[in-house]
Amino acid sequence: MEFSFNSIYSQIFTGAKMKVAVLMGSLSDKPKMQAAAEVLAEFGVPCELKIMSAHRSPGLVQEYVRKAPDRGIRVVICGAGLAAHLAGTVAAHTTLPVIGVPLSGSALNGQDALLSTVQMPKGIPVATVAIDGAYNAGLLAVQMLAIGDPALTAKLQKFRAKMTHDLEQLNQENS
Ligand code: RP5
Repeated sequence: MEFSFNSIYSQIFTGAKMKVAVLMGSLSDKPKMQAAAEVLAEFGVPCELKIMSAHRSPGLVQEYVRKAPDRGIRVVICGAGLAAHLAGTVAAHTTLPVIGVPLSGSALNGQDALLSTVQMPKGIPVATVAIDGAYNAGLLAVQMLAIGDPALTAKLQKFRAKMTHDLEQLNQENS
């Protein structure tokens, strides 16, 4: 599935407020960040993808994050590579939960982005997933939104049950 950057689910969820922001530092990050949008779509959670950089467009980041809660954003996912400061910068400007996705592609294969994202100073947390772990970032956002949302919780339980079922079936077919 191909996702564009303009409130991608507004056609599907007509009138729905955005719930999750999927931010990335560069257009070159898009192939790795699509998985977050895909899992959110799987669970019917509206999201929007935006490109903004902690270094190249710091003012835009600040403005976007300041307005996010009024637009319905409840969780922010940030993917960036190299000296990845996007998640930390976003977290500095909001009390919304921020999930950081360190991205590979650098000379250090994403180890640089991992440390930049995960090693936040006390007081400003970023929930960091694995290098290129955009899928899990999307899933974690769903789990956060499922708190107090029985319908979404039920979908997560079904998702977990299917994973178990698929593994059991795999074992049966290969025993
Ligand atoms: C980071 O620098 C971006 O998140 C990207 O992962 C990396 C390279 O960006 P480009 O030079 O491809 O725009 O800020």
